Amino acid sequence: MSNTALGNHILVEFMNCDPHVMNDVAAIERDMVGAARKAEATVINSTFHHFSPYGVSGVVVIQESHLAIHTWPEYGYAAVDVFTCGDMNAWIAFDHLKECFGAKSYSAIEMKRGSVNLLTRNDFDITTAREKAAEWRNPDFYTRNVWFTDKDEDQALSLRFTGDVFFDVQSPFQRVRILESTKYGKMLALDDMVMTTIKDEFHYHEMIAHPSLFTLQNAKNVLVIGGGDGGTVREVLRHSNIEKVTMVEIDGEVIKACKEHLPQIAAAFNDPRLELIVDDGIAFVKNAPDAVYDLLIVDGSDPVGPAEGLFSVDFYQNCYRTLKADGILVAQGESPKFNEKAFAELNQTLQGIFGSNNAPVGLFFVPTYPTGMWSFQYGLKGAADPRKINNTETIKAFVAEKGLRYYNEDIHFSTFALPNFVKQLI
Ligand code: SPD
Repeated sequence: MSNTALGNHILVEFMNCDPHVMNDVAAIERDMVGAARKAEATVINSTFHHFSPYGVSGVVVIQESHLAIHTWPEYGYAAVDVFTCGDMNAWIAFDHLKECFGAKSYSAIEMKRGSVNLLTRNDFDITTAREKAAEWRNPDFYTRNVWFTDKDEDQALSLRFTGDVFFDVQSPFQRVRILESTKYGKMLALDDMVMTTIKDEFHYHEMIAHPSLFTLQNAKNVLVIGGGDGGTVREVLRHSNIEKVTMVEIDGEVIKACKEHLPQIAAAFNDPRLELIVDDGIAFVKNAPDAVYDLLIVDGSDPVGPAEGLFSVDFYQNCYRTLKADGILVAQGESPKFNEKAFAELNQTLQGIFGSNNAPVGLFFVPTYPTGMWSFQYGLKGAADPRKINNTETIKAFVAEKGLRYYNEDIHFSTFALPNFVKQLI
């Protein structure tokens, strides 16, 4: 660098970048710190902030000065500046970021900062400066303010998270991430949707399994489609009458992520009664024999991406066929508040196949899903009906023995009590 200036500053416009990257605070922090390291800078600290509804700002402080960024995802744009002193080559950082952000166009200007010809060096006394610094205390405590938002065009649920990302893989089907939320602990996100969190997963997993298993009372053969985090099979396998569970999950990366980072949920993958198949669940059901399963559980994600086919008529006709005469289907039924259309259409499909009185809906609450109100939808092939059970003493004993935290004999019935607006939807 020229010895006539104190620093070198490059101001960069990155344009036509990937908008998802421009809104991903953790990825941007990783890339900015990575750019500094690649340019052989010494990283001192970094702080990054995600704005609502979108946009990221952040700074990486380096021994040689700083790198800073402000993004506008809606324009695929990032304003970056890299300020360096000494021998550091800022253009190495520039090349790295261009690559990471997928910038299709860019421009940059370079300026020398602090022309020594215009400055006068004073006799700055370092000893007095240190004494003064010791007297000063930062009155504020700054924390990261990073939010994960699960949303459609009009509504959203946001969870604050620490910014730590434990797993981030783009599988052939979806982006699989394990993040750390501050309130609910580690969570699994598929694309930009919350699937489950350590602290509220039991709401969903207890309710997907136990109402139907206590209705059937002696189920032996269960098929689970999806459910890659393992929570559903963990609950099913709590029942000692179960002889075999076949679980078919399309995305091996989900299983891998959860085994590594959510072991409390992925707790039953080693149970000898479980056969785990990584394959397309829709094709599996299509090719399954007639009348073999007591219970078929569809633990899919929302009807976008790989789970779209889990909401089709064709799929549920095959589910019906492969259930035994008294068999029960339980499907992740979406929210009557967040996604009324998918909720109502699924119920129409199930009523069409199982009969209008044989497609009850069970509501339950998941704090980390948008609106909090969620459903499981049932298809009753024969007479076994979860609204008409009389084995509540058995449920009570099981709940106490297993330490269940959501499901109990009262919830068993109350889940089927629907508000009027929900009745009107179905
Ligand atoms: N919007 C969330 C829909 C729920 C999808 N399934 C969650 C998987 C938990 N095993």
